[in-house]
Amino acid sequence: MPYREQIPIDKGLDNSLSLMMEGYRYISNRREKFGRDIFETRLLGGQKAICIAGKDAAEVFYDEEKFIRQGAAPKRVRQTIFGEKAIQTMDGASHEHRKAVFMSLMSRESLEEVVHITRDEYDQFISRWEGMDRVVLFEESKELLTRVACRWAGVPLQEEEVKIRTNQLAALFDSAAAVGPRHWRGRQARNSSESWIKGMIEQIRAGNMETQEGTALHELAWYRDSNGKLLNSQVTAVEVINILRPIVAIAVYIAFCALAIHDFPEQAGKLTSKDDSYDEMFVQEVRRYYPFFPFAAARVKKDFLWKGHDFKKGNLVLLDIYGTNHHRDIWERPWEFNPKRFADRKDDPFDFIPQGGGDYHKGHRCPGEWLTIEVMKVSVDTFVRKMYYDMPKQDLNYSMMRMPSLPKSRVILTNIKRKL
Ligand code: HEM
Ligand code: MYR
Repeated sequence: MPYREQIPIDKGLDNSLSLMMEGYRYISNRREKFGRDIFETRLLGGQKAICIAGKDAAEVFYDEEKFIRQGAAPKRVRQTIFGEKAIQTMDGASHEHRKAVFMSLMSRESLEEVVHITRDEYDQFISRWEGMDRVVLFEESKELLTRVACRWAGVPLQEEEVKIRTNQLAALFDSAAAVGPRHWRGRQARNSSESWIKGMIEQIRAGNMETQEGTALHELAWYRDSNGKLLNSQVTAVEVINILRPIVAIAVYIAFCALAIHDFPEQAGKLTSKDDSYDEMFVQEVRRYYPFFPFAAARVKKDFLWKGHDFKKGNLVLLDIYGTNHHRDIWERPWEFNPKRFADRKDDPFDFIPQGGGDYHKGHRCPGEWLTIEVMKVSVDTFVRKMYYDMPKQDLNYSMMRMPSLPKSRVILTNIKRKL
């Protein structure tokens, strides 16, 4: 008989309220209490869910023989951040086929292009910021990134619509975990942004709009699935938005980069050298240290036994992303902000997972991870080498309940001046 045991249970008919109250720490708090990296709970309308954390957990979670995504993302997530029939909800060969388009957009040249565009936008924004008394960095970054996203993806953006598109794309990732008006704004933004891009796809296919080969808009508009069929215009819009929205979401990391520079002057001091090898370590530590994506969700594909627990077909499983990035078995002094920990780390697909783990092509790991790192590096370089600024007294605390978390003040900068 294989070894089996009862895993700890977080008692209660529906623990969604605790999840809301404890936020990013909900899973870690239970793991600490039970002394285990696995426990059972009930969430999202009383559904049974198994929460797991750590490197072994990530390894099993990203085994496509054991888990699928169909039916894993709750409706509130599909109707805000992901979209219906999005790549996040697909499995097997059709997922892999569609994922190849996303990965094809991340070539070295495309990444150099996004770096070039981001530098150019910062250059223009610094001129604008020099004339402002007070800059709210998170708000400005969202707009800057909407411009970057549309330029890079080949999506035309009229000057008059920049603000509205910025707010729509941001509402998509701000609303998934929210309740009340913040959530409903996300659902509205989903409808409006899909009809915006859907119209564009129809124009492209009717031959009324030119696109540039190699851009996300072009490649997705003409993508054919494994049966040789174009995606319908709605689903195409969902996938174009799956490029635009997360680029705007990098604004959260930009706010945390500025916060880290402020809160950890000793570590940030090392950024001033001409050599930029430390920049990447700094950015990696920002992605590890601060809360962003809380957990990933999947369903068991077929019964299997893991660490003495019977995983049954259909069970909902949550991988603790935040907790794995602070796991004691992986990270020495996980609660310290220390970019140097990345100095001689061997890459491992399962132990550092702010944007998911496993394989980019076969699995659901974030295709935008390299792009995110590049945009963050340009941001850090801009803050330390391209501009002077002050940070007046403000509330920089960030909540562990709000998803995504953000410094309360949204990071206020004053006295901005270009460094010549
Ligand atoms: C998937 C995080 C930026 C496009 C994911 C996943 C996470 C994640 C956790 C899911 C992993 C899983 O389900 O196992 C983030 C964070 C970002 C970011 C924190 C920072 C802003 C980006 C960017 C892009 C992007 C810049 C595109 C340009 C996607 C897509 C998927 C995905 C299309 C779905 C992949 C699939 O299902 O195969 N991301 N991401 N993300 N991300 Fe990102
Ligand atoms: C993106 O894909 O837009 C980038 C990352 C956004 C992170 C938003 C964090 C809160 C959403 C929680 C969703 C839980 C999914 C199971």
